[in-house]
Amino acid sequence: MTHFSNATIPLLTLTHGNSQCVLSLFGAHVLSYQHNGKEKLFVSKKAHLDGTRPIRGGIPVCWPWFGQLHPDIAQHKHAHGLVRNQLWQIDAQVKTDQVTSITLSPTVTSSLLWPEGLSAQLVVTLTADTLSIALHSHNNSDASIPLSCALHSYFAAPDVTNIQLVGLSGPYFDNANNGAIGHTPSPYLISAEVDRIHPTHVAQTQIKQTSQTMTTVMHQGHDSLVVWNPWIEKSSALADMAVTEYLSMVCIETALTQGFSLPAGQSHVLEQTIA
Ligand code: TA6
Repeated sequence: MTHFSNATIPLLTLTHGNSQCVLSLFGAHVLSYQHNGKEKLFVSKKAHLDGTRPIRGGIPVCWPWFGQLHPDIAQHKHAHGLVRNQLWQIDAQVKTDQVTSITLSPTVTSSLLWPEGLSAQLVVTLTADTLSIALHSHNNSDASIPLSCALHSYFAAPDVTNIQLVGLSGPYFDNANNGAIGHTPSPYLISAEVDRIHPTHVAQTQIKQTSQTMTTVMHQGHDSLVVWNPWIEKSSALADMAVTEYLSMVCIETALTQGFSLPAGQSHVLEQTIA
């Protein structure tokens, strides 16, 4: 946790039994989740922790659009929505024998960049053995509103070339290749740039090293999972990522990317649980 010591954004630490997480109010961004002292998440040593830019690593919240899924993205170039680079406020905190949780909401949700009427809340919950992040969206308007979003988690991997992702199969959209259709490899290894949208409802994925499960990632309310590693060329173009750090991370993102619209008056919950 030492590399958060230079942070000027407000950070909170939550603990519950053997679980501990560090959360930034800037972006409602989880920076660290440790279970029994073992870190599950990756944050770049070069991440900006001063509120001037979104944070490279941890769990960015992408909302109300994911990535480039905005009809006007070429004009405004504002990837991954409106909430990862603003301060969130604390709405509630709960501590029981079973859970420690905090509920946050973004201070600004209306923007000229998206139809008016959506609101969001993030509930971060620690149990003795898990961290859950639930992104609640509500449509307060009287018309349906398009919504895409993601919990863009960066997982720590001691050596990404030595892990296997388990739980994914079937075709994917290859964003590293102009959205061409690819087929999920088996075994699912990472040895080059990967930027894939898997249109799947699968509820559980795992990161394994040899046959041992390092991290289990559970998904709810999604229509897709995104797997990302920028590899050498793309990561060296990122000012907030150090040269060899692509070897220490993989993103597995719980996402809504397949053309969902939230009906008037309705709510949606996108949730990721990490164990
Ligand atoms: O989720 C994958 C992705 O959309 C990639 O295309 C890649 O650009 C990544 O997210 C990081 O985006 P960022 O805007 O945080 O640099």
